[in-house]
Amino acid sequence: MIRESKNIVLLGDSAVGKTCLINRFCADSFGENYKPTIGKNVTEKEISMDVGGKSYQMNFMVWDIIGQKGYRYCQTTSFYNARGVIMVSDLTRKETLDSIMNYWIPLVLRILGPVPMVLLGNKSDLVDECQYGILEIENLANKREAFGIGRNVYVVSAKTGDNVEAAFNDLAQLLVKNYVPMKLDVGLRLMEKSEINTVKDALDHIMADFADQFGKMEYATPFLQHQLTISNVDMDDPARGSVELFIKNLAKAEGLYKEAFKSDENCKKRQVILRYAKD
Ligand code: G3D
Ligand code: MG
Repeated sequence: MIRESKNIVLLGDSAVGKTCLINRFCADSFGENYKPTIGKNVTEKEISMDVGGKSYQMNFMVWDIIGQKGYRYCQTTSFYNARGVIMVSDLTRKETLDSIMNYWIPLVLRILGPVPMVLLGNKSDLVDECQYGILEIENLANKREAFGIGRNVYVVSAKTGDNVEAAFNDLAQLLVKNYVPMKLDVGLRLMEKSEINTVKDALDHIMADFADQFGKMEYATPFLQHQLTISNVDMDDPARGSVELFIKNLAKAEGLYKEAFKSDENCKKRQVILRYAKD
């Protein structure tokens, strides 16, 4: 028996079903109390399998991250330990497949390089609403020669559980068969002025900066979530005033565990970041 432990991450646009797929795979349930994830959560699951006549016990650490596009820095801090990726699109929204190609794959390539990858079209139970099928996902998977090891595709349903286990097991097999060297030059590079165009960009940088100082994103998440809520920040379309309030609330909260001068300094720095936003 060979034991291995691997981090994997599910990526894809907001509401494609990442959290539901994790719940289905790890807990075999489909929850009604859906909460969008800000930051990330980790769930563990053990899988037993045979590969090449050897039996493996794989401990999967499944990471769930922020879904909104445009929070590139927060996403980056969330998945640079991942060894494999499950790319999720929503069969009822074609644009979620397009953004795998245009957004998620380039991001993964930049941060992780060509890691083992499985591509999913989720919500296959909504038969009448599907805008594309397995062929379109296959076309996408075959398009970029350079990306991802494996690139098998599945049409799945987190609701019925159809094909979910098969897809995760496929990634587990890929991870056992392929040794992927860790990309070492990944660090959080904050504060390229030119990269901050919108209030959303600024918010992204501010949250990533906070998480970076806090230690790890998984510990920072509940903290950030609370501060976003009490500051009335709409993640999809953050208003400047709400982000100003968020910066102040964050500094107040930080003041509880950081020296006062450090939280003042952070507050000023984040106000400067927000001022770079042009909208
Ligand atoms: P995310 O984590 O990618 O943001 P979620 O997405 O897992 O939170 O799911 C978003 C919505 O899609 C939820 O609906 C959820 O119930 C629904 N969903 C997820 N997977 C499936 C599926 O396989 N079939 C169907 N029919 N729906 C699914 P609500 O309405 O709660 O927003
Ligand atoms: Mg989610």
